[in-house]
Amino acid sequence: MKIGIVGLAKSGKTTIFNALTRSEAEVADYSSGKVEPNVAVVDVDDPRVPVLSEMYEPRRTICATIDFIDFAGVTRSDGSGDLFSGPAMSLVKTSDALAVVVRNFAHDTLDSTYGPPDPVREAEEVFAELLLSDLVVTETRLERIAADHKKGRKSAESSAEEAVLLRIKSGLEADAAIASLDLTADQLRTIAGFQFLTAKPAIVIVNSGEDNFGASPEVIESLGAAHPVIEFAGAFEMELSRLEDEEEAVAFLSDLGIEESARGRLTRLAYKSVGLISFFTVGKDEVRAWTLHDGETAVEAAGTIHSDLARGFIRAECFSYQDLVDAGNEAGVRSAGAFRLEGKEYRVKDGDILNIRFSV
Ligand SMILES: Nc1nc2c(ncn2[C@@H]2O[C@H](COP(=O)(O)OP(=O)(O)OP(=O)(O)O)[C@@H](O)[C@H]2O)c(=O)[nH]1
Ligand SMILES: [Mg+2]
Repeated sequence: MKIGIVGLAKSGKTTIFNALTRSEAEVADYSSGKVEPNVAVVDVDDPRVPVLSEMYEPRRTICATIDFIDFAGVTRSDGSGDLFSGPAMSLVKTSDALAVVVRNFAHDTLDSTYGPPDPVREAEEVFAELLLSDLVVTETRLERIAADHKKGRKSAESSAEEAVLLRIKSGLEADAAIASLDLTADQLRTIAGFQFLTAKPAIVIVNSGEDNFGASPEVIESLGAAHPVIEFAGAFEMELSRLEDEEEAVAFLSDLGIEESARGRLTRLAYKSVGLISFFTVGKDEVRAWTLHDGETAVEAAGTIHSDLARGFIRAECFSYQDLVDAGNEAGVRSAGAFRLEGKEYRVKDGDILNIRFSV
């Protein structure tokens, strides 16, 4: 999964990126002019993985991963809708979810340049930019289709595409994100190629100071009406992520009333917002966690592992992590009658342990 970290200039995106990924990307009061995004791949902390690893003692253990991409901040638009369209921003389009960072910490330099922190307004501005960016793409494409139709190049597909885009256009013009339009699976397939920004799940990260953390319930509530919200103490959590001693970091966090690392909290929320689940493959060679969209089937899970497994899919041998833990080992799972053979259409559940039988 790829999470794109976006927001207005100096909201603390890179600080949060560093906290999430233990990176050392440059954090600055003034724009460095750097436009290339920072990218880091981190393991998803899933407590089930070390348990499986201990049971199977595999040669290697591989966690699921998340790519975090930290973009340069966008500054106020002139209304042309091109803030999210530069070359660096094309990567935003490939993200599975957006994390929108808004500033909720006082800072002398930033306050005098941008005014005092106003997280709700910042979020509004960012979402307005995302809508505008999608609207520009939609209108451009609609003009193109209209021109084609005029020249007699009209097909069932082009008409269907036009109908969805017209629906999207009127939604966007009424400030409705594409994700809120309840498009059908067919309609979503039709527009998949555009990688619309407001079609992606978005999470708002309120970046608070150490001094005001937890003290803005009205901000959280107001933002939470439209999006899942999470509060970070960005700078503080970045410092903690650098401590060698993890127990010490946990103790500092709990002083602020935070029970889990920034990465853990964001990962869980992102899995929920994007609708992701984890399944596992196990064996003497490898124990591995994989990510799947909730609702995907055994054959799609097979394809996540390798396209050959999907192509030659015969059956999935399946039991759940919980059944394994309860029974103690695979033989116990079998004698408890919890070992299953599932077909292509089986809907994989979070925590399933799969072994794909296939022949190519
Ligand atoms: N006090 C305080 N300062 C912070 C916090 N987060 C970021 N800062 C400061 O805010 C400034 C900007 O932080 P960055 O993380 O570089 O912000 P950014 O959003 O990545 O900035 P651009 O990429 O230039 O848009 C730096 O001086 C940080 O030290 C925070 O939680 N508390
Ligand atoms: Mg930055």
